[in-house]
Amino acid sequence: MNLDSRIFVAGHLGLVGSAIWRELQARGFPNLIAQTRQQLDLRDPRAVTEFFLSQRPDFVFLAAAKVGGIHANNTQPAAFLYENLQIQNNVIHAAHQSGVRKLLFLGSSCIYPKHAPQPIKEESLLTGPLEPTNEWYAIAKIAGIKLCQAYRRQHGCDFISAMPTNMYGPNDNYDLETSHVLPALIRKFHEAKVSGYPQVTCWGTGTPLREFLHADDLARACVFLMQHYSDEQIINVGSGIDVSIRELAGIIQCVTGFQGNVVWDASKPDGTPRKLMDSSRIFNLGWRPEIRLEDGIHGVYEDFLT
Ligand code: GFB
Repeated sequence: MNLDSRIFVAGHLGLVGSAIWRELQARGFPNLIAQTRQQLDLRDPRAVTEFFLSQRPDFVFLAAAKVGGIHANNTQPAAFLYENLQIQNNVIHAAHQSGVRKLLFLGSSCIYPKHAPQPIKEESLLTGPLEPTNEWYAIAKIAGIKLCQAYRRQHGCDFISAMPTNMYGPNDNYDLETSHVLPALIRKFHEAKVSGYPQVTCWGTGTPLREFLHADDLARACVFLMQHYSDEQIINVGSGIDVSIRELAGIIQCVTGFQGNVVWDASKPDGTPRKLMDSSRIFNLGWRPEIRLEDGIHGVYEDFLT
């Protein structure tokens, strides 16, 4: 990528896309291209093809996806499978048709088998059954990885795939029905504190382990990979550290200043017991996360308050 490059960030208003957008702006790339959902429905193949043929981006960050937490994934399997297949099929195919020089597809750590050896290496892909609560989303993401690899093999396209761990940061979703755990707990603890509720209810047992990465760290990784990585093999992007959901709740309780009790609703699913990724491949290439979880949560809480 250089300063003349035309760079399309698909999903630039979302958690990950907005972080990539900020990172590219901070680095002074002047020709950034964005489309809101109203301007371009990425599920519409004709509209996507027309957009690519008229705009002719050189580089594409494919951060647009239907995403959600454990409950949304578990209760909307058709939407998570179908809409993600539509978006990624349309964008990847149109990128090939219009001669995009390089595309980065964003997957997810949930593509790995539920009981993959920890920390999870890239080679674990397709070695065992998936976690049932998110297998629909995972199957779509696996199809996206394979589509990038297929266009690479058949057409010589420089399409790469990165697997981020559980993300958090500005522009997250705080809807308790559809959000991920970190924004959900920020909202629950904050609202309990300001309303004087005696307790907060968290889902599951609190024992699952999750690896969290700030979206600004992922954005730096995405730009780094766009500049330095051109391999068919997928590449993990994580912090290398995981915490239990109970520990996470403790940190968020502390940051928000909630004084009451925390109760665990074991009727809600736990999901994967652990999904710590082995990110040594990207670490060895020279990228490292910079934002500690506690610091990141402080920042996100300030963001939430404003
Ligand atoms: O973040 P989360 O929704 O998704 O949940 P996953 C992580 C853990 O936090 C689960 C627990 O064990 C939840 O039961 N949890 C506790 C809560 N309280 C809450 C709460 O109030 N809200 C939520 N949402 N969780 C998703 C996948 O899995 O992660 C996606 O479904 C994707 O496909 C994404 O991969 C990164 O980490 O379990």
